[in-house]
Amino acid sequence: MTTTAATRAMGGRARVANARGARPTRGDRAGARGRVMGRVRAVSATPDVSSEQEFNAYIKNVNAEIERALDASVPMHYPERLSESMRYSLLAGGKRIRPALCLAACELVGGTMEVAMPTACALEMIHTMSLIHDDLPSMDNDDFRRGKPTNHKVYGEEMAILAGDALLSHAFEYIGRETKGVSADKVLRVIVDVGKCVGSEGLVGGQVVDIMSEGADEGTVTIDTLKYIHAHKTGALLEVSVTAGAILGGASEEQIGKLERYAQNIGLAFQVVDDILDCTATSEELGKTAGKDMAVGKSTYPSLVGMEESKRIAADLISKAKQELEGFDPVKVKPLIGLADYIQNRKN
Ligand code: GRG
Repeated sequence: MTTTAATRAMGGRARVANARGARPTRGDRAGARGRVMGRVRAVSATPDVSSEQEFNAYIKNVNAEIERALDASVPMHYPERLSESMRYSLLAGGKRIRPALCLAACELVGGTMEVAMPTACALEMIHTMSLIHDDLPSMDNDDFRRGKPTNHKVYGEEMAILAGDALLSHAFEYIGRETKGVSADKVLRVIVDVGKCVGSEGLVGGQVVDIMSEGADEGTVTIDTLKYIHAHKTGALLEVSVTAGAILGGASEEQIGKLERYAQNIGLAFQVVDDILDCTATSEELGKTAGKDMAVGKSTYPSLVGMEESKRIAADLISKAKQELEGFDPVKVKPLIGLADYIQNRKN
């Protein structure tokens, strides 16, 4: 999808770029609706629907592009069993929130989806590998993920560990090799930022504190510990999804700062909602085992502050996130507003 296709789906001006990114010809404009043009799928404008419907149309189209790009990002090769295992989890569905945030942030500041797509795919590879490893018997020991048997249940533990490792390294290779049309220093900055958000100061650090807190004596896991876990284990990758997209799109430092704060708020809200859903949704709705937090004695927002307060906190965080978007282009900012609302109201 091109930049214009996305903004059109959100009710922006109906302008169509051709597949080379040049000014649209009359033929392009006439034939663009719902047709695949080479690698670019065009969508028709939906200016006459309510904003929630507009967002749904937008996200449906963006997700279709993400699925297509993900499918191409991990081709089958020898040893096929490893490729199969990587693709099994990567293409198992999922909400694709991280890539969607990355693409929306890039477009918001004037970049194109094409520029951010390799990074968007890489972020989903990293997210997927973290899920594969999280589900392992030595970690959360889960049988279901994204509505399917977990990777190690299908391919065995050794292959699941290695598929995760391969997805992780492929992610960095993919950003470096496939990002086109943007300066090398921006690509390098993105690679460094993603590395930091994934390692001991990010996702892995958060997971470690989470494991150390499990089954801890009552009162020892405070709300600050929980904030640390959430900000690192979940928030860091969501944050870099937004900031990486913004960097690739050519954002100013001030814009990156605002988007970073937007992302920190939605990141924490995402996990507060996750804690809530673990208590309120069914395993079928979640596509993974529900009620797991309570079963293993995990401290969560509902267990520490109660359900109603947790909902209030999530709403407050989403509202703060949206405040950071003030001053951006009112049309191009709609996807990030919609994604914030989606994170608050999601059912899985
Ligand atoms: C990253 C090197 C490296 C190792 C992994 C196991 C581990 C270390 C970290 C665990 C990270 C983890 C599982 C965090 C939870 C994040 C979270 C809320 C996942 C659910 O995300 P959704 O709802 O899932 O976006 P879908 O399936 O929709 O993509």
